[in-house]
Amino acid sequence: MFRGEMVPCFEVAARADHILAELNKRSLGSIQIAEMTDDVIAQAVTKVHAERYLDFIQHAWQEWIALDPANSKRDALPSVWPTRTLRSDKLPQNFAARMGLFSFDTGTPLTAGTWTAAWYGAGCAIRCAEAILDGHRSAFALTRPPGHHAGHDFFGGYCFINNAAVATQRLRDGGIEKVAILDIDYHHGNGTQAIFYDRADVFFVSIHGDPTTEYPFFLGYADEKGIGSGVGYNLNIPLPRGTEYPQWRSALLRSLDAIASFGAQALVISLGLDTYEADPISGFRLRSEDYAQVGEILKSANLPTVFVMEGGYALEAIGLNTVNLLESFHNA
Ligand code: Q9C
Ligand code: ZN
Repeated sequence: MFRGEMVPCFEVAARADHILAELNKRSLGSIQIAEMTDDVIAQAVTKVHAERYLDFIQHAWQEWIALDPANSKRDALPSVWPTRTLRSDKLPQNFAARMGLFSFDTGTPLTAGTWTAAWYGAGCAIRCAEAILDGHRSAFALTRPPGHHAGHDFFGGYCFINNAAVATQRLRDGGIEKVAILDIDYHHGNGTQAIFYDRADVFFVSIHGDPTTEYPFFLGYADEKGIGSGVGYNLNIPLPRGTEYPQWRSALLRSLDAIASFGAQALVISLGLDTYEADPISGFRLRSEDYAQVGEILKSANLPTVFVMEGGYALEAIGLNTVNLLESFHNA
């Protein structure tokens, strides 16, 4: 839903196809289908997301088409929200009301395959965390839908299950005491920040478009430092729309300094490629060749690293940009 009309989604399955095609062209490690059991996925995902939220999105499509068989041809979207002064503790019976309770925008349609994709996408991220626990130095979760806007009990920004948060929690449960998340998607990772905001064991760092003008607007400011024991373990580096690579690179170096000072033992990268100059919905100006340098810089952190796919909507370049970064990381 955009400007009052239904428009095609930017977040489409072809994104993953393009990245996979480019990975197959260039050789950097083995490509596997993450075959994870529902039990293993549930064990990790329920540590990050609320049961009533997962129950809702798991069954939402069935509920939606039960309301009206003609709904099978249209996406489900929220239309009413419990904003300030309204209650979020009650679980309404009405389907639209529950859509609103568990979401924060109208840009995130829930459709027939949403749950399956989100659930096994999370499984892919979990598999990558387990590869690190098994001693691998890096792994890339080629997942969609993305995850970093999804919070403990809400979807939005094309995200339903927070794959980076789930991978991070899996690393923690596997015995890695200090995990840093570096979110380089163009948009602030509001869901990931919120999930770990009161924790000192996970340091969340994000470089993103200034929320004063950029989505998701209501989080991502530099003064957000954490709460309770989490104070000092959240770092936001908002940059103005139009930012070019040299300024973005300085923010990246600053992020890695902070991650080193934190004493991270593993790194989870929320890998959005919507910082690209030709991205249709974003405003930074990184070029395809810049991503190769980004990969090298990330490698210099010298940490076991899980890459989790987030945004990036320039279909013609997403494969090239993603694999430029991963290949230079791999070869550095
Ligand atoms: N005219 C991620 O990159 N606003 N989500 C789009 C389009 C929502 C982005 C406006 C952007 C969500 C994971
Ligand atoms: Zn994004």
